[in-house]
Amino acid sequence: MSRLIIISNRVSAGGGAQGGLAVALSAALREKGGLWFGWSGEQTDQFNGKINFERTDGVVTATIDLEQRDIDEYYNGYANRTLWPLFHYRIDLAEYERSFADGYQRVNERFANTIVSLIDKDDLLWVQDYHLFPLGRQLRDRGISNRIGFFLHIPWPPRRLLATLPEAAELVASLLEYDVIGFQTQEWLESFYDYARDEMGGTLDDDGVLHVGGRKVRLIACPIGIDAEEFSTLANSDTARATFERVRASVAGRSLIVGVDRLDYSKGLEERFLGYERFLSDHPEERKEVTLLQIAPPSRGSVESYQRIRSTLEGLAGRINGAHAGLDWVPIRYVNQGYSRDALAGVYRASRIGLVTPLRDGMNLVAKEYVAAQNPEDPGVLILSRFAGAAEQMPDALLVNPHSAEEMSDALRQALIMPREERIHRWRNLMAGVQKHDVMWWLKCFTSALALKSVPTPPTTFV
Ligand code: GDG
Repeated sequence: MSRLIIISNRVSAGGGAQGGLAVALSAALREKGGLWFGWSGEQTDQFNGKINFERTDGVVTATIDLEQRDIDEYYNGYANRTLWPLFHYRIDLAEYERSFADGYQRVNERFANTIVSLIDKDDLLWVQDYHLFPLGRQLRDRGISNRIGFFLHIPWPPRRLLATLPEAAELVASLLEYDVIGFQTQEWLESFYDYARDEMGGTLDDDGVLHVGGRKVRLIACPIGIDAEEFSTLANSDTARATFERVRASVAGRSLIVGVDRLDYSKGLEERFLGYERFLSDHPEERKEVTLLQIAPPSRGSVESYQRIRSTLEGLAGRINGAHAGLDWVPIRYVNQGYSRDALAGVYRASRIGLVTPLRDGMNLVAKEYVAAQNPEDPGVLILSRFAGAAEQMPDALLVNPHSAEEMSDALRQALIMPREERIHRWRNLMAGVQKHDVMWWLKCFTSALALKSVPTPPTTFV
């Protein structure tokens, strides 16, 4: 059996605390052998290619340290200030700097130079996410002819947006060196194909293989899932129960609406607060009957656009609370810290509404976790943005346009008055999808294509 080598920006073997993705990748590595390679998260004065090997819960990880300049240009720069905003349709926030592009290539070369010595002839290589687009080409340049796959966790932008990136053509050309490219949804796959067809003359055959410039690349849509069973179990754990009781007691009979997101402008938090404010003014009778709990642990704090969204949200939450709060009620509880996964499961279960309204999201796992944590006898309602990848698979959620405060207000009202039978009916359909297309399904979907085996059928709701 071939070994599997996973390459990602950071490694998180073992998994427990990090969630489904790390658990699933660790399980695959335990089964197939191989290793997980990435940046250690540590800084060194002078890059020297030294590999730190570790074994965690039966999984071998191999990491390298990077220089401060690498971290600034590759990670904070090209990954987080150029590609992330562009791929989430925010060219207004995207920064195009040659030093970022150069640093990105340099770090990908550092990765390639280091990994080459670890690869055996039959290994399958699986590269994760937008930090490492050029890695496949750089490995080919170093004589690696193994099967190499790439999975993109975030959206693929429309052709005309991508064209604003000075290195767009080069970036896409380098992706064609992979044997398989996986996307979260059919929509992102089609966006990629649009570019390959219109800018490069590519064609797609009936097996989903892209033919362009003498290269053949299999394109697949494999939506990532969660470990549904693990999450339902978490929701029944002691910590989850205690959190459930504590949260419920604190809202004193009111309906709780929950949002859980990394503090990121793609998650639509500002629009969410405005939609909720609109709901409070559209439905004065509901004031004091609901509370929005928004958990938003800060991320990427050294990037300016993240500092700005943080202060915008602080101002907005303060303004809404100032305008509407009373002696014994505040409309928004805005919490800038993270909680353990079992506590989070308890919070989801205590919430009548899961409000998941990103402006763009590759998939969005919070939507699936919220569903998996519900009480089957009395489940809550998921309100989900049409622009999250997850919406393709979750038609039984209340789907909304997060740019419309009115639509969000209407959906909140509809969710609050929804009869129990309808909640149960919608939840059962959602839960069946979350269980069927779980993270192990995703793993199989991608690794089968990589190993040239038949690929499991994608979700039936795919268009
Ligand atoms: C990228 C793509 C895609 C959040 N707060 C806490 C906490 N979390 C956990 C959630 C969830 C995860 O973080 C967030 O996952 P998402 O999928 O919602 O979003 P991104 O971080 O942007 O992930 C996304 C994903 O990759 C996978 O492919 O779905 O579209 O953007 O698991 O529960 N976990 C804990 N405490 C918190 O306070 N423990």
